[in-house]
Amino acid sequence: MKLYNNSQSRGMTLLPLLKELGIEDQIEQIQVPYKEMHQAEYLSINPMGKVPCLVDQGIVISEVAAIFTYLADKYIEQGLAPALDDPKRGAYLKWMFFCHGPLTEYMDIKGFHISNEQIEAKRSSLTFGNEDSLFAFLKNGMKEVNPYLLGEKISAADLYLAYWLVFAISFKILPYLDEFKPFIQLIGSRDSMKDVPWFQKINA
Ligand SMILES: N[C@@H](CCC(=O)N[C@@H](CS)C(=O)NCC(=O)O)C(=O)O
Repeated sequence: MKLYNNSQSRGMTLLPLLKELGIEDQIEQIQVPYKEMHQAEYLSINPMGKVPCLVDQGIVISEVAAIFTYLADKYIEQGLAPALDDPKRGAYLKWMFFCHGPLTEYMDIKGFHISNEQIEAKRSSLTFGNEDSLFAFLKNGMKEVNPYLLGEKISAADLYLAYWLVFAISFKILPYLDEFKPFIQLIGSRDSMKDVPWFQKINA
């Protein structure tokens, strides 16, 4: 497998997953400089000119959540994805795609400094709704963790959510709410997260 990535990109969310799955040595990691992403060679792999992008036996998988889901399923024996017939599968997918959709949309929009009035006017078409709905969803999720999103077993969704939360908190996109602390500290204490700089930045 080849993973096209850039060390300044959201593709970095995948590195703890590779470690947890124990597959770092099975993946050739290729750094694509930003200035080369829109050149013909890389566009022939991902016509969007974006990283990350995983290529497995000729199959091209772009989109972070798709790569998370694909790898956790491919190495399902590592226990990071509930099986297709596991009742926890629904909640797992919900968290995975919440991170990919509403959470990252909110983070991007915050960076544009768009006013709350403008957000409110577009609330029904924004995937996160508004700030209150995003926080309500997150706080409720954090209330239900026990200690992980799916209960006693960690999943790939925990790794993805914790990475984005800690990234957003360290860049002051999200506040470091008390409700987030036990979850962030638990995931931050894993070996797979020790090279993720954002945990140290917020003293998690
Ligand atoms: N929807 C894609 C977005 C990927 C994305 O936006 N990647 C950025 C880096 S964080 C990128 O490759 N930007 C290069 C460019 O657009 O020129 C995903 O989540 O995987």
